[in-house]
Amino acid sequence: MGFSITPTGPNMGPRGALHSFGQEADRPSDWRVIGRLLAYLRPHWLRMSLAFVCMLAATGLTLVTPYLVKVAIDQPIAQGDPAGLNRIALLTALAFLGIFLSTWGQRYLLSWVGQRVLATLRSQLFRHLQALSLSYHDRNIIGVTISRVISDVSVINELLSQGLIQLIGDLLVLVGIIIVMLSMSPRLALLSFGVLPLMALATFLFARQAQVAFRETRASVAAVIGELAENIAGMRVIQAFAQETAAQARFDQVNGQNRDALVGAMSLSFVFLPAVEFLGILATAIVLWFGGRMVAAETLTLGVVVAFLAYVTRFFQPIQELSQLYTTLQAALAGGERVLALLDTPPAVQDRPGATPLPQLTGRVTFQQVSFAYRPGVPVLHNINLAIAPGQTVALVGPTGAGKTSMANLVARFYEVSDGAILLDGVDVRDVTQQSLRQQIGLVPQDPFLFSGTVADNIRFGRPAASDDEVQVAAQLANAHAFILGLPAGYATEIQEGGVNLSLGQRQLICIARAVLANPRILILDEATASVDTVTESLIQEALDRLLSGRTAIVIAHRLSTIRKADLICVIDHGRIVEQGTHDSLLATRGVYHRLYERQFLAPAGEEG
Ligand code: M5T
Ligand code: MG
Repeated sequence: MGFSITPTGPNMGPRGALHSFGQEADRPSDWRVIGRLLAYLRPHWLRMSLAFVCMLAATGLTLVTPYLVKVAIDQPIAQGDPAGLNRIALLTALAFLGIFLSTWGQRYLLSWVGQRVLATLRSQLFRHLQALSLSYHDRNIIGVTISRVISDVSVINELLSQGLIQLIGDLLVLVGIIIVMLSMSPRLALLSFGVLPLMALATFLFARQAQVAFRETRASVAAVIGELAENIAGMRVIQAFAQETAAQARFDQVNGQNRDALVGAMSLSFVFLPAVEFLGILATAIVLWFGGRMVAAETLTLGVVVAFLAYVTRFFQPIQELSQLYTTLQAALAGGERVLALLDTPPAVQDRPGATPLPQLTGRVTFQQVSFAYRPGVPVLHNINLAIAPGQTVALVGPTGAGKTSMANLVARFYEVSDGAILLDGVDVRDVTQQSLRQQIGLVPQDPFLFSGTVADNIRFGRPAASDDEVQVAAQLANAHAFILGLPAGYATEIQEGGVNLSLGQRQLICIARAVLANPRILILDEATASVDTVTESLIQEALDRLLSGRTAIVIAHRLSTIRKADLICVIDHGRIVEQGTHDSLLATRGVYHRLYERQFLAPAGEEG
C-alpha cells in the first residue's frame, strides 16, 4: 500500500465505489454540464475568436471552389476564352491556398487553447483532491480518481478545443451548400435533398444509441484503471499468495467489459458512417441522372451539374464529421459529468468562515465528550474524555480496532467529531484554520510513508526550507544518521515510490527525523505494530525519548518500553477509555491493562508486538 498516508484501516479500497459519481437520479442536465465546461474557454476568448475567423474563412472558401468550377465550365471553357480560364484557375489556386492556411491556423490555435484548458482542469482537480478530506479518499478507489484526472479530462478537452469550432463550421458548410444549391437550381437541389429524410432517420437512431454506449465506455475505462492501480499497489501480496490467476481473471473481466463497451459504441459508427456514405452516393446518382437529363433538355448548364456533384460530395462530409463529433460530445459529457461531480464534492472537513490561525500552543489537549463515526450509524468512539497537560506523554493502548488511530485522526482534524469537541489550549480545533492546526502537529503514521525523491527531501518534507545541516541534525536526533550514511548515496539516495527500497524500521526512522525537523508542539506517534530487530528497536526508542521530551505527545504504543515511560496510559477498548493511570497503578488494579500486559508484553521474546 504505497499510495496513501492514511493510517491503515481495514476498509481501504472498497469495491463498488465506482458508482459514487454521477448516479442517474441526480444527473445534471447536459446543457448545464456543457455550460460549465465552456466557462473554461473564457480566458482564451481571443485565440478562440481568431480560430473562429479561420474557420469562417476555410468554410467560405470551401463553399466557393465548386462554384468557381461551374463558372470555369460555363464561361471560359464553353466560350473558348483562355485569359478568362487563367483568371479562374488562379482564383481557384488562391482559394485552395487560403483553405490550407486558415485550416492550419485554426488547428494550431485550437490545440494551443486545448492543451491549456487540459492543464488548467488537471491542476484544479489536483488542488481539489488535496483539499478533500481523508474520508473522501477512504471511499474512492485511487485508480478511479486517476481516471478522472487523466482520461475524463482529455475527452473534455477534445470537445472543447476541436469540437466546438468544428461543429459550427460543419453546420455552416451544410447550410451554405443548401443555399448555394437552391440558388443554382432549385429543382435539382430539391431532388437531391430527397435522401435527407433517410439521413435524418439514420442520425436519430444513431444518436439515441450513442448516448448510452458512451456513458458505458467512460465508466468501464475508469473500472480498468481502478483495477490496474489496485493490483499494481498490491502486487507483493498477489505474488505472495500466488493469486496471479485470480487477479488476472478479475482484470480480464473489467477489461472485457471495457472492450465490449467500446466495440459496442464504435460499431454504431461502423454502421452509421457507411450508411451516410451510401446516401451520399445515392444523392450523386440522383444528380447525375436528373441533372444529365436536364442538361440534355438544355434547362441546365453542364457547369451546374459538375458543381452539384462537388457540392453533394461535400455535403455528406460534414454530416459524417458531425456524427463523429456527436460521439465526442457524448464521451465528453459523460466525462464532464464525472469531473464536475468530483470538483463539486465539498471537503468533509472545512475551515469555518472566519476561522483564525491557531496561536502558538503550549500543548494542552482536551477530549471533551467526544464521539465519532466514520460512517453514520457505526460509532467508533463513544464519549471520550481526556485531558493532556502541556509536555505530557500519553500512551494509548488497547486491542486492534479499538479506536486508537481514530483518536489521533481527530486531534489533527482529519475527520470531524460526531459529538463533543477537541480543544487545543482550550481552542476548539474546528475554530482554527486546518493549515495552522497541522503546522503545530507532527504525525508519524502507523504506515510510514516516503515519497519518491532523496532521503534528505523526505526528511525536510514538512519544512522544505531546512538546510542540509538541519536535516543532518534531525537525522542524528532520530538515530537515522548512521544508517543513512550507509546507503549508496547517503542523504542523496533516491527513495523509490513508497520507500520500498528501505526496511520498515528505516522508513520509520526517516519519518521520525521528518517529525523532529518540523518541530511540532504536539506529536502524534502511531507506532507500527510490526516488530523490528532489537538494535533498531533501541535506536527508535532513544530517538523517541529525544523527540518526546518537551512536547505534548500522544503515542499509540505497541512497545512496552514506550508505554512504561508515558506519564499517562489510556486503555482503549471498543471506542471507550476503560482505564487510565500509570504503568504501576494500572498493573496494581489488575484490570484490562494487566491482562493486556500479560498477554502482549510478557509473551516469549520475539512475539512482542
Ligand atoms: C477503529 C474503523 C475500523 C475500526 C475502528 C482508520 C479507520 C478505521 N475505521 C474505519 O471505519 N475507517 C478508517 O479509516 O474504526 O479503528 P482504528 O482507530 O484504526 O483502530 P486502532 O488504531 O485502535 O487499531 P490498530 O489495529 O491500529 O491497533 O473498527 O474498522
Ligand atoms: Mg491504529
